[in-house]
Amino acid sequence: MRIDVKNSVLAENQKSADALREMFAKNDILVLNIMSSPGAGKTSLLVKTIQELSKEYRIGVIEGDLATTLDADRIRAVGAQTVQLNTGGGCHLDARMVEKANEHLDMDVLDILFIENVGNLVCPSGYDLGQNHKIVVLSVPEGNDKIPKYPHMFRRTELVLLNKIDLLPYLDFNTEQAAQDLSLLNPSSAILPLSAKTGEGFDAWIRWIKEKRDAICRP
Ligand SMILES: Nc1nc2c(ncn2[C@@H]2O[C@H](COP(=O)(O)OP(=O)(O)OP(=O)(O)O)[C@@H](O)[C@H]2O)c(=O)[nH]1
Ligand SMILES: [Mg+2]
Repeated sequence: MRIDVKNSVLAENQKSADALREMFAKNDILVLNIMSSPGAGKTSLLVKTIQELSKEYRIGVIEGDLATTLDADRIRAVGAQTVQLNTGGGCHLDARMVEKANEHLDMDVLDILFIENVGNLVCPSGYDLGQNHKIVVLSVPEGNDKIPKYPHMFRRTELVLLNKIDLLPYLDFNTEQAAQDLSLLNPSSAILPLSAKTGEGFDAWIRWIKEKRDAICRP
């Protein structure tokens, strides 16, 4: 007898993710699942994004990491509701973990929920967390070949944030090639260059979030 463990795990996850999506929709919360390799700049981007948005929106963050509360501490310091999930050895978040984290967030007072997934370009791609949109952060020092080398991740995203563009003059990242590779793999995904360090490109990113939030709140 052969038991297909992967499919049954994913089916269970999907049930929880569907329930989460329904609950988020009822509460008019925009949910963004942010994925990347370790160190691409997810937390740095979130810190700056929260600073830009927090006058207008009530923001919550679920932080996923193998260990420590370091990222949640950084987010809390800029005033957002935060829950740190430690997966132990787990290389991705799943919908059940998000359900657990939600018990510690006040959904009645949230407009936007960011979920920072565990840093890697493989495991997180297959797990629906009930989000409205999946976003991948790719950073300049990683090199543009990551798009064709990790196709599952980039095929499923709706937006690629190309972070650390302040480093472009010092590294040989080929932006045109990255855009071409992404359009071949996933023609509906956009690529948005920015820098969490200098703030360059943030206007377009903030506009993107506001448009998505308006879209879910339309009567
Ligand atoms: N030069 C430059 N450095 C950046 C930028 N964004 C982040 N960094 C640096 O990159 C390093 C990693 O940033 P984090 O925000 O911790 O990255 P992360 O993706 O959250 O990392 P994990 O949670 O460990 O996966 C830190 O030293 C940041 O200061 C940027 O736009 N430009
Ligand atoms: Mg982080």
